[in-house]
Order: sequence, then structure tokens, then C-alpha cells
Amino acid sequence: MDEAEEFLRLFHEENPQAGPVEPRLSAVRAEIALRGTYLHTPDELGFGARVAWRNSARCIGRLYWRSLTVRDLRHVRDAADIAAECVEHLRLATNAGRVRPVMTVFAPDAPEQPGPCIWNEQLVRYAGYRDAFGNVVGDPRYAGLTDAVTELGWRPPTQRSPFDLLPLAVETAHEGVRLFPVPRDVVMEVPLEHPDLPWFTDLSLRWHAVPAISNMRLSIGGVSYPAAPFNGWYMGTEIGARNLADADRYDMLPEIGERLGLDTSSEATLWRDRALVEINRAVLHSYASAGVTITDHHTESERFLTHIQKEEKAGRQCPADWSWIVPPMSGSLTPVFHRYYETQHLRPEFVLDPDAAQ
Ligand code: HEM
Ligand code: NRG
Repeated sequence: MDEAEEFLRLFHEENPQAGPVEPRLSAVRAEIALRGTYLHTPDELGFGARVAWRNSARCIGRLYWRSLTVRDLRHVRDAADIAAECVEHLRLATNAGRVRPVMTVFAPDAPEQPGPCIWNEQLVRYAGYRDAFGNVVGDPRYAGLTDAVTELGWRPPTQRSPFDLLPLAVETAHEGVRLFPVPRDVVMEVPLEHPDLPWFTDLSLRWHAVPAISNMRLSIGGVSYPAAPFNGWYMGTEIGARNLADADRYDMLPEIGERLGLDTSSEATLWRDRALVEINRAVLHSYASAGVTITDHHTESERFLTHIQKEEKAGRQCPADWSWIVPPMSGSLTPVFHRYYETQHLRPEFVLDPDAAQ
């Protein structure tokens, strides 16, 4: 009830057209006394979802927080329906390349009735196949999830590739965990090419268009929505400086350094840094020429500072976590590097539960 009251006061304060908060507070008090929980109105849900984004201290993309489309699917409880609506989410979000920020909210937790949850960290993830020597084909980050879904009966394609789509693992209290393939045709992908290095296509790299996080719980006014996948669009460095570059992910820098003819015999030649720039150029160039929305870390850093200014003008502090906001390459070239941030924790929020699978 304390969290409900805090949230409802915020909602009525920021939405004067919703009228005074007191009648709503008494109604919610009575509902909680009766059922142990309460139902958000569609407006409360939409506001709660947008403010959870606004409060995400790790997110540099928050300038657009008001533009989130919220799909109210709280009545959807069966695994097959959840999987089908996740596929529809991808379709709506992809929008033929003009990516739209979307969130789909499934049934909340209630007393004696936990809501559904999605095991996958994102709706689109690539399998990681571990061999007997510990080498991985694909994305090593998802070797554990790949093992888990294989155990549950998933059959990988006969020709395994580094970019095979994992099925969705949807868990409900009444069905246990069930697997559903994500159809290839709803997953837009971008083959990577470099603006002036023709050999880059020989690497056969690609990435998916839409990052849709699906394992974070949405917490609004004391109510938990364990399945509430959301997406925006990519910032290039997420793909070029982390997913394809990290030594424990696709680890592409050594090969790109070799192909560039760099002297890789000493760290001091900065061959890694040079290879990193080229792979990031390839990511931004390829998405742009495929007509898929993407942003670069310079532009997005500027926008984030604009966002902080707007928030302060509106009388709010904007919590931010320096270690997540500063991009993973060329940090000091971006204005977000050169300052401190408020770090207080605000609700509504997205929460990553400790037992979330990857
Ligand atoms: C994290 C960018 C939209 C919520 C991040 C990160 C980036 C980013 C670069 C850091 C990711 C990392 O280092 O792995 C963007 C951009 C968006 C966008 C460019 C374009 C519109 C959204 C939306 C939501 C959201 C729509 C929710 C409604 C979050 C959250 C995190 C995050 C909760 C932290 C994830 C975690 O803890 O792992 N975002 N974002 N973002 N973003 Fe955004
Ligand atoms: N780094 C992760 C995605 C994390 C969230 N990033 C976003 N979110 N852009 C990756 O897949 O590389 N978003 O909602 O747009």
C-alpha cells in the first residue's frame, strides 16, 4: 500500500486531468484489503511504464521516454499466447526498419497467482554452442541458455551457424516452461559491411535490428509485472564495441586487426583500438544503409544531456549511473564523460531479479 500510495500521488501530480488522488487512494485501499492487490487503470499502467523508463539510471536513450507505446495485455496468461504476442511485439517494434519504442505488459503477479515470465534476456538472441574443448560457436553469453533449451527439447538447425535464433522459453505457473520458435521472418537482421573495406563482408557478421529486453520485471506502485518486454533501438557501440568485440562474446578484434594488416605484436600499437573503430563504422554504416534505426554514441550523449536539462526544468532530478551511461569506446570524446550524476533510486522501475536466466 505504501508503494501504491507513492505511485498514485505521483500519477495524479503529473496528470492533473486525472482529478484528485484521494478517491482513488480509498478505492485502492479497499481493493488491497479485499484481494491483496489492485488493478492499475490503463492510464496508470502507461504512465508507470514510461516513468520506469525515465527512472532507468543505466539508459542513455531516455530523451524519448514519453513516446513509448504501451500494449496492455494484462489478460494474457497462457504461454502460447504470450509467445505469439512477443512475435507481434517484434513486428510492431521493427516497423520495417523505422524502429518504434514499444512495451508489452503481460499479467502481473497476484497473491497465490504469479504472473508469467520469459527466461530469455531478449526476444532475439543467438545460440552459443559449446564444444568439448570449451570453444563456442555463436554467442558465448547464451551458451547456458542454449544448453537449457536443448535440455528442454529444442533442436538446433542441422547446419549450426554463429547466428541461430534461440526459441522463447516462457514459464507460467499452470504450464511450467514451454518453448516457442521465433519465426525468422519477424526478425529483421542487418548483414555488416564496411563503407570502404570490401573484405569486411567476408567476415559474414550480422546483428538483429531490435534490442527487446524480456527478463526484467516492471514494478509499478507495489505491483510486479514479471513479463513486460520492451525495446528501443540500438546505439552502435552496443553491437560494435561489446557484442562483437568483447573477448567473451564474438571476440572479432584479433581477426579484424590481422585483416587490417596492423602490427598485433604489441598492445602499444593500439591495434585493438583501431580495429574497434572500423567495426563500429561498419555497424553504423550497415544499419543506416539498410534503413534500420540506429544511433551513434556522440549524438546520443548530446541528447542525453538535453534530457537531463529538460528533466531539471520540469523540477525533477534525473538519476544516472556513470559507469553505464559513458559509452564503451571513446568515452572522453562524449560530453556524458565529463560530469557527475544524481544516483538516487526512483520508482516505478525495471528490476533484474537475481535468478534471471541468460
Ligand atoms: C540500458 C540505449 C530505449 C530501458 C541501455 C543502454 C543503452 C541504451 C546504450 C546500456 C546497455 C548496455 O550497456 O548493455 C537506449 C536507446 C534507446 C533505449 C538508444 C532508444 C529509444 C529504452 C527503452 C527502455 C529502456 C524503450 C524501457 C522502456 C533501459 C534499461 C536499461 C537500458 C532498463 C538497463 C538494462 C540493464 O540493466 O541491463 N539503453 N535505450 N531503454 N535501457 Fe535503454
Ligand atoms: N546491450 C544490449 C541491449 C541493452 C539495452 N539497449 C537498448 N535498449 N538499446 C544488446 O543487445 O547489445 N533499448 O530498449 O533500446
